[in-house]
Amino acid sequence: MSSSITLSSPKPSLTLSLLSPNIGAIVHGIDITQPLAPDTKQALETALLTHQVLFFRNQAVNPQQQAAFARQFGSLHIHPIFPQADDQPEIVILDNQQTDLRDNAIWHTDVTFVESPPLGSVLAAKKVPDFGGDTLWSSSYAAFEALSPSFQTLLEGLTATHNLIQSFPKERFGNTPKAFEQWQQAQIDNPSVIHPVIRIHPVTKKKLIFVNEGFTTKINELSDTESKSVLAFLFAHIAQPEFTVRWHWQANDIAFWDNRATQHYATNDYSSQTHRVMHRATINGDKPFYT
Ligand SMILES: O=C(O)CCC(=O)C(=O)O
Ligand SMILES: [Fe+2]
Repeated sequence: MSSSITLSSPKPSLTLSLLSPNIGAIVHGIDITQPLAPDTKQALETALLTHQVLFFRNQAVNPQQQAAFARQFGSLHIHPIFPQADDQPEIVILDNQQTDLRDNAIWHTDVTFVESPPLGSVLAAKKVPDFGGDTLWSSSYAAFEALSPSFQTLLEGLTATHNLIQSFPKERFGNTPKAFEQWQQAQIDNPSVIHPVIRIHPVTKKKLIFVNEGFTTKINELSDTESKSVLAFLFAHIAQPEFTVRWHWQANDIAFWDNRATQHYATNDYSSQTHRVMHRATINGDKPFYT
């Protein structure tokens, strides 16, 4: 069951259906192929900060329209490895018959392997299975708030290393001469980076867990064995159903998430004969901070 609320500032412009107490809402009544009116854009920003992932139905966007929508929230990132749309390098193509996508079936926050990871991502479903291939998002705020105060205190002020290779291993992304060259260049261009383990969101000012299984390799201030155990705990903790929402895709659905405050997991439960194609625009963000 979902409840509807209308955000009104200065006039009602968005109707939302909430999907869970912690995360997720469907946005009704807007056409994202058109430029957003200022009050609609502001209401969307507020809804994104509040609900962390927003869903829109029946939005048949082409790559240019998708990029134009996303650009209203910031400049766009160009991915170092994933294939790109023709004439629109900011749109990543996630096609299971073109790319081995099993590394998205892991809880991750997009592109935390750079100094300033993305603010958000806009994902458009182009071709989806009749069943299977759902995507889940988890609230990194809810996961932080559920930790005991003593454990929160232990984690606050720690830092972690993030690296691209963890989710783009050579055996899957460097296995032809051309792919190897691109993979090597990506590695050179993206040396390991360090982020706080607990991050303060730059807009909401709330604390959240900012380590993810996709890219985080080590908590720097702990021993190897301590780091391994604490990360394993946090990766399992963030995946608890209470912090998550699960979306069953229809073609032309859009998901727009706050990439600072969420992790997501693309369920890999469909066969390789099933064709699933998603397009992603990734909005640049700022450098994570704790103090
Ligand atoms: O394919 C999906 O549903 C999500 C893939 C993913 O991790 C992403 O687009 O960032
Ligand atoms: Fe992702």
